[in-house]
Amino acid sequence: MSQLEDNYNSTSPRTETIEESAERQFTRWIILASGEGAGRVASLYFTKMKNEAISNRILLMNSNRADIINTLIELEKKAVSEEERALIGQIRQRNTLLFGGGGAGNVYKEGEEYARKDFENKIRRPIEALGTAAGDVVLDIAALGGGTGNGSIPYIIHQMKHGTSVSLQNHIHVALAIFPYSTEMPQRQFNAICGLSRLLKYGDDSKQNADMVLIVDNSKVAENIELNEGIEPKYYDINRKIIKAVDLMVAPGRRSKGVIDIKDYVKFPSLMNLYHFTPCVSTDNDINFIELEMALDEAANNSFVKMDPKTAVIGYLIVSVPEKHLNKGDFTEDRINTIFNEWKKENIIGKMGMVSLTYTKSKKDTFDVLLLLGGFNLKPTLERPWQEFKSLKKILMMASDGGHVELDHVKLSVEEIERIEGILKNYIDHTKKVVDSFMDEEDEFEEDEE
Ligand SMILES: Nc1nc2c(ncn2[C@@H]2O[C@H](COP(=O)(O)OP(=O)(O)OP(=O)(O)O)[C@@H](O)[C@H]2O)c(=O)[nH]1
Ligand SMILES: [Mg+2]
Repeated sequence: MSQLEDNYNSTSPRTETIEESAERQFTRWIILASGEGAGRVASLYFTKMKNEAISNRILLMNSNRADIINTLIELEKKAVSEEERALIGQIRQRNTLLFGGGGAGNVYKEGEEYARKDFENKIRRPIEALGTAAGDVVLDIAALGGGTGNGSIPYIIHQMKHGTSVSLQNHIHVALAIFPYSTEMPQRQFNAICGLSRLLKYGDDSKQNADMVLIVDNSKVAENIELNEGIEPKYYDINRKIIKAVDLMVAPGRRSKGVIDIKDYVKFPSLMNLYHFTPCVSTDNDINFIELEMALDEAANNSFVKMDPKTAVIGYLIVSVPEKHLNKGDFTEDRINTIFNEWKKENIIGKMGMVSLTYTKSKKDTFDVLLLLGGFNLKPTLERPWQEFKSLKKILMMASDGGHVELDHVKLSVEEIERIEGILKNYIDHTKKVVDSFMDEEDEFEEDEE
């Protein structure tokens, strides 16, 4: 009998209500962050957002000890309370992991080799020690410009899913992939292409790797900040946007009126072989003045990557309101569904979507919206890194004479690069085909209407 049924059938005087039980049995999350950029995002999240769905299940991994320490010192300087400082101290003592040796110097292959060599003896147990159980959701974070995070995270996801450790299996992996600024050096753009491909599919048989890949482009988020807030954005400002999106995404599992949760989000996209998403966020909307449609428009304008929202095949919506506004006005599950369905018809190509309504204890009269758009055409998103990938590949081909090049301590073979490229290219082509077929459908529909 499940815990829920158990409580339901129990005749003891103080029976836990189904709601209480559901509240207690929220989806548990784990954050695995590898590399410096990922470590900054994860530690900021941990100190700023108290989240019982995550509790202290967070691990900062790096191949360079100084990077981890510097990240935490940096964060400590910005801490605003004793509580935050205590949390940072806790991460330093209990939630960091050193593997490999001395950084991967922007060579993803090196980060991957570090993880491969150290998985069994250094990485596996600390992840197990976070207390994971089947069905938990893992947020795997990597900044794809570098070598350590980019190299290790796709390998770690694959190894958790298909390795021998039973307690690491059967999780849902949501990968958070941070793309370099468009002005960053070619090698970082090259890495990003390889990283995205390896997050999507990995291993000899190129199986689906992460269950959902959330793409965030530093340049695009910076642009949103400049437009909306008029400041010159630093990593810290970008990371604040990222953690807000993450927090909204984690929320439904703990406080939600519907039962729709991230677990429901991953099924269909995987079935369609279309599981890349980007967060689109609109926050602090005054309940008395801003309608949900307007917030949705703003969110779509604030997508975290360069993309055309029109081409999105899937749209998931999470709306967060203060508890006192729950089930009032537009903030009922039914109303939000209706509004969102209308909005989708006008704004995105796909009809597929789901809605979660969640609440906070906030005293303000504002609501937040996280729109996860998925399956969209990746061409505008990947334009710049793809170009750099191509030219670096050409150089690699020449330097290696079709075999391999030696970079620092690792070999990078042309064969591997071509395989990685082929996988991503197929995925992009498939995306384009699906988007086009939806577009055609829409044309037919319009002709019928005339
Ligand atoms: N959004 C965001 N991006 C970051 C941050 N720090 C670094 N980056 C980006 O991350 C990329 C570099 O990756 P890092 O995470 O520093 O690299 P690493 O995984 O530590 O790997 P190596 O240092 O090469 O061993 C660049 O594209 C940066 O723009 C951060 O705090 N936030
Ligand atoms: Mg580093």
